[in-house]
Amino acid sequence: DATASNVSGSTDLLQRYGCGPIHFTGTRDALYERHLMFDHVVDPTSVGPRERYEAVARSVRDVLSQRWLRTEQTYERENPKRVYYLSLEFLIGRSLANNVMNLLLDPVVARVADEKGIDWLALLDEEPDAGLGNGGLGRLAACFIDSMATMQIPAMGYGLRYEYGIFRQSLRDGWQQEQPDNWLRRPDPWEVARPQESVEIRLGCSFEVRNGTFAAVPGRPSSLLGVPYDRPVIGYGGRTINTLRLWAAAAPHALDFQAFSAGDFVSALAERLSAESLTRVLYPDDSTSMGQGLRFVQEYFLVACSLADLVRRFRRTNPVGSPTDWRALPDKVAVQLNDTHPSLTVSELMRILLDDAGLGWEEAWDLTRRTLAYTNHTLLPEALEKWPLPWFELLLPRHLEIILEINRRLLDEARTRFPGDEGRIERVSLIEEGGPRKIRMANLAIVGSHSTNGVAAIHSDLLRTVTVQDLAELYPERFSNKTNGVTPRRWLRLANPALSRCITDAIGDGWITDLSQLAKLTPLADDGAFQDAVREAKRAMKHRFVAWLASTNGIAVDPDTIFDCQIKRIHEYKRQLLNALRIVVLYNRMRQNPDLDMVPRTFFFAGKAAPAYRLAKVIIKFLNNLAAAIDDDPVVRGRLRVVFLPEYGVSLAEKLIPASDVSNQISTAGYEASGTSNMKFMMNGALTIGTHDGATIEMAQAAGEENFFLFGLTADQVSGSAGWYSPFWHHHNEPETRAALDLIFSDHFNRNEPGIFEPLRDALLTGGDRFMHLADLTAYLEADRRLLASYAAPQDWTRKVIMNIANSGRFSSDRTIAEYAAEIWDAKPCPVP
Ligand code: B1N
Repeated sequence: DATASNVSGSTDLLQRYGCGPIHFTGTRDALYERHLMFDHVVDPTSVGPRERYEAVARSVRDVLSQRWLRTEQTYERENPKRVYYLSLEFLIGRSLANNVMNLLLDPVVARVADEKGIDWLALLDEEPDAGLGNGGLGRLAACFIDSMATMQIPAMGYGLRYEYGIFRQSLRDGWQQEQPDNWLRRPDPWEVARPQESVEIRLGCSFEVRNGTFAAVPGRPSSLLGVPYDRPVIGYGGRTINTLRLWAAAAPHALDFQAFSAGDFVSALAERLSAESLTRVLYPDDSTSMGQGLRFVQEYFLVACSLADLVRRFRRTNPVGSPTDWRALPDKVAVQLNDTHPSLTVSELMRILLDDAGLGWEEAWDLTRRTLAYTNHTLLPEALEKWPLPWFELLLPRHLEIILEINRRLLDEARTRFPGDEGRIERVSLIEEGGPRKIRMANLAIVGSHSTNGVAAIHSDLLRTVTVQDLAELYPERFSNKTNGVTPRRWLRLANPALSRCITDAIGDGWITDLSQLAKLTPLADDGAFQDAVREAKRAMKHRFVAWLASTNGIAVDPDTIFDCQIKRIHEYKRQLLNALRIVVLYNRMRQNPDLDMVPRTFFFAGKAAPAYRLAKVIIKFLNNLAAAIDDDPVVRGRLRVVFLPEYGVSLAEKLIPASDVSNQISTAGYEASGTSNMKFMMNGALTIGTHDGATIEMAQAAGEENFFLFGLTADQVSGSAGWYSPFWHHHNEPETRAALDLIFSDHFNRNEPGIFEPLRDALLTGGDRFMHLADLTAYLEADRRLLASYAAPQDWTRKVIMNIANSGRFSSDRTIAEYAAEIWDAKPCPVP
């Protein structure tokens, strides 16, 4: 094809590298040609787009390799305090365009792609998303390591190298179907395996794969190998290149020679298989804990590998020959626990300090607490991890001893401080009694660290004053807030070239690494020329999205409609159903009054449902049936449109958010810890219609409430509602609410599928509805009316858009990381010369 023959003219390539002396021309693109031919040993005229992607990615890696090595050498020489971010999830998405941007290579790449006839956007689509996370928690970890590298903080991310990331989603008859995400099927050009740095992990039992499940074999201690795979994390400008280290599980012996010589070749290999299955797949639960045994082992595996690795590195900084100065540990190491998932770190570090280093309890405990810090990400009771005590007996008997001793001392202290308050003793205990005994992992993380933080102001307050009130009264100085943020490199500079250019033309490009500079846009909020430029940027991104959607999904949407989005995991507390009710009310209004004047709108939904979350899957089906019913109705067609986009992930968000006009953040107040897509929408010039929840509250304060569409109950009203909330009251007394519900329950949206939406009746009406959908519907419609009025006045709307962009600086993850570094880690930049 034309593109392939353009790649370089293969005779020239053969002459240069094949049929004569190999010499580099010295041009930067020579790297690419070399990879193209030698990595797969193919004729460059016959390579496909995937090979071209790999060759480009490897060339970019070549460019960064020396800088990556130099970063680690600098850290070894300077011996700064290092930050380790432990997370079961890193939702990094694609790397190529991001890495090119951070290395400031865009102009070079643009020129080379042009010369060689490479379709750059098509090439980028060859890279699979690294979907090693479920949603906000995993994406936050990815934004944090980006910010730490940009801010030159000596940091490392530790996670698991899942062979299968978050499942791929397709739709069949409107129902979600899951497919395995085999993202590593082809070689990943970004990862570097480092088998020589493997670590061995000891467990109190063995494992077998039996009938497709992982079964423990008690009483037979075993061990596992953790093999690190490193990925570069490039700071903006390419000065610092940190590492994301992901562990893969392997059997400790390449082959069990005992078994082999005894002739049992097959079971020797089977052992290898069962070891490797530990890091096979990411658990697809967001904001829930399914309490699976394999997950527990995954958590321990991450903790044990990462601690062995960082302790080895810490000990290397000690002068050779002299004994390790363990007292320096908290001066050289800060470990941040991303939720309770890695909270076995508390007992593992105690085990290392007691048993391997030989320290006494008091000193080990002091060092452990001063080294560790914990971030809480949810108050949902169903998400708080509690592991059965027998699992510790089986797998981690030494940990159980240590945890029981921590608990004995904790309860002694609590009894001394609050004599006679046995209720409190029971609540602070690391062990949940009454029923099968369980270890409360959040309590372990709080007690075993010096810092506990929430991820938005309201969330941190509720955590401290409600969820773990008793522990917060024991250790008030440990609690703080660190409002989340997102990286402006990926989410503005890369995702939204049109708006980026428009901003840079107005205020220069300093905002890329200092997002507070967006405040310089405030004086331009009413500037006609700047308003035009902002509107034109949004229009350009809408057209780009529409073209992409048509060519990939075959869906045609009208770019001249309002793009109104709710894109996030499907969960009752996030209330996609509330949004659906709003749309049904609008639909009813139009059916009742066909001449009703309303700005045409396209409502986008996207998000995955946990495969075992039945109601979430019914919600997806309902949204798709609602979309179909509206498409089929000539009265509303062209004015209302609902689109459910499958396969929501980082790459889809990067395309849709810059094209959006309206962001829906409508969780029941008190339930969404922070939210982070809310921030991405804000900096991309979408206006928010949302509830008083999570970081959305702080966004409205920053932008000014007059530039926001806030509505609904406050968290106080929600928590005090147990006595008064009655969904039936709303059904009886609000005609539009009743009409919407009755239409849904009349099987209007499922004429040929009777009864399938019965679960919605329970969720919204008869089940009491702890998420209080109906309580907020009227206020939502009222906020929506205000929103439409503003949209109809373009200068008013664009002024609000600019005020949102200008005040989004606080929601950069650089600001968040600066707070962690100063207030939790005491970590400083360590520039690489
Ligand atoms: O963490 C994000 C927040 O912005 C969101 O509001 C919050 O919902 C999210 C168990 C979780 N909390 N808890 C989880 C994920 C996976 C899992 O297995 C819980 N995710 C959040 C970042 O702070």
